[in-house]
Amino acid sequence: MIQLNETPKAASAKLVAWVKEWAAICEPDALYWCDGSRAEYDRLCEEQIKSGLAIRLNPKKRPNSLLFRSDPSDVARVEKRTFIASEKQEDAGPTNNWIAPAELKKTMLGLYKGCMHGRTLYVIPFSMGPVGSKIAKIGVELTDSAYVVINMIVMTRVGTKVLETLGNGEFVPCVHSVGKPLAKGESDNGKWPCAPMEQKYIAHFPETREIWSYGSGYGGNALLGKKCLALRIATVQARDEGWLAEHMLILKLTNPKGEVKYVTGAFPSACGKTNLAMLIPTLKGWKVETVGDDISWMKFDEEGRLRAINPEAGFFGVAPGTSMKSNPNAMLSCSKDTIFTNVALTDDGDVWWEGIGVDAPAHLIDWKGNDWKPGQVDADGNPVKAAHPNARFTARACNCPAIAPEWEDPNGVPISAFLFGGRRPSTLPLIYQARDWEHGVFIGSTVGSEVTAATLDVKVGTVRRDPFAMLPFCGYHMGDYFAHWLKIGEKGAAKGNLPKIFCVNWFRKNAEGKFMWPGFGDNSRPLAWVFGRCAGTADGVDTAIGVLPTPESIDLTGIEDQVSKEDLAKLLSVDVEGWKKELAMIKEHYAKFGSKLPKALVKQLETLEARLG
Ligand code: O2Y
Ligand code: MN
Repeated sequence: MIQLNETPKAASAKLVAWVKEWAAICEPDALYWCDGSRAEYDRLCEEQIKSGLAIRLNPKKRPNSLLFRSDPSDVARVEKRTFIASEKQEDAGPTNNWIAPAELKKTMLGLYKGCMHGRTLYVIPFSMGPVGSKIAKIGVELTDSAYVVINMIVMTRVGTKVLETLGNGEFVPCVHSVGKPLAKGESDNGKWPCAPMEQKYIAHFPETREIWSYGSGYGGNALLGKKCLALRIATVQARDEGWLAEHMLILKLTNPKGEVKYVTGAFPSACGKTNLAMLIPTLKGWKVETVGDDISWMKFDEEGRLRAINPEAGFFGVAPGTSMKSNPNAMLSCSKDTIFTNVALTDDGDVWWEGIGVDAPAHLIDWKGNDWKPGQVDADGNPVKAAHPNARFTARACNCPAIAPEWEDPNGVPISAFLFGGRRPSTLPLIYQARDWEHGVFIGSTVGSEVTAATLDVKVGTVRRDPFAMLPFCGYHMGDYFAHWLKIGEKGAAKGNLPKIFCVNWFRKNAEGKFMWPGFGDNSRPLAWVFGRCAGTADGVDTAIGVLPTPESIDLTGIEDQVSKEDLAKLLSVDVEGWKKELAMIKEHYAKFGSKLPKALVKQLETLEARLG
């Protein structure tokens, strides 16, 4: 093995020994310590282009941007190959895949042995959160993928400063390999390297805070700072250290008087979380700015306020459906300095995807690298998509026009409200407020989206529960996670500065199946009510399900022709029969957690039942 650069002086003996140990297992041809510099990023991009794995986009259209096409078998996070390998199975709980850690390590070490032949082992020291922030955590990822390195440079803070801050301290060790060793003289030949599905493992060892990933080069499986560290491992750290690691956007809301409140929000996938984080208000005089679009780490300050940081430095956003109408700020964020994966390529060297807001040109190269024209169908007559539905842009947060100036404040921003929401065409109102923290935890624990297309295991119309939008991301038993939320409430109650909790539903439909609420920028209207409730200036009425806005307290100025008074009344009413059915579904959902379901949540369920009559 050749070492391509010097071991950084700031690297601790423990870190150097750990890198050596893994180099001996993986047997790479070369070893390289990443410094996170611009020169390094540019050099790695050039190497990827030369090797045929990346295409440079037209700099006049998309400056400093690349396009990658992954293997068609490696296009998304794979939950069935994601494991929480705690010592005891019951600690992983009923919602996680479990394998005994010793057994999993034995299997994976067998795969890791010699897995980096013909490749370079990159050492990536990274900080989740501003370097040196008391809320931030440091990880070190070992990977044989230069694609991972450049994505980590955008999504996290990488470099020597991280090692200097780390000193001899603790870091989360993250090991990653694409699982495709090369024979002597062999190259990838422009083909995305990965291993077959049954050899893919995204493994978390919560007791030892380790992450081992093998066989996939894509997104959440491979960029180990994101879902693996910032959620699955961080939830375990947060439980043990008394803070919150959540799958939540963070936004800054400014009212026409210039007063500011910060709000976080948890939504299952496909609910427009990134769109909400970057929303442009239609309500005059209001401003929304982005602190984060996916993950929030929150710790109590001296005044008992939860302060949040965004542990990430970029957005790994879904491209299809993103347009100047749905999310202009996301479009502008990826207008330069962006890594695109699995979008279509235009003849003039730009990108295109379904839902980009402009018609497809007469010819494209699709995400598989094939010629594509509008209206193309496959052998079975089904339309062929030009971009993969999970195609992504990796964009720098600093390029987002709506980024809040304080988004990198190491102390975090003080949170006034939590939002929980899902896609619920019926029953759930546009917005309501929890009566108190315990009620809010009950709401968070029952979050879900209605299933709109039948899958093998779930039928249309049922609600797929995704408590706190954390189902695939909680590193321990979900029942214990609910208990942790209740404990945080007890801790925060003493100083009386706990955030207020709200449930939102932008997706209510009428009898004709049409959306009753316009959504997008008009979601600033319910947000203004949240602001008012936190400021003590907005009216609400206590109902069986929680505190609902009075119709007058939702400002409809300018959209009276889109939302009638009758529709608003319906959006803000309690559908008692619907809620009785909901109760039965929640009972079924809660049954999964057995004796780990906190008594306080059983009591919440009983209270709701009694209130509904
Ligand atoms: O498919 C992937 O690997 C990406 S998943 C993802 C990416 C950005 C933000 N959120 C998610 C998610 O699955 O929640
Ligand atoms: Mn997410």
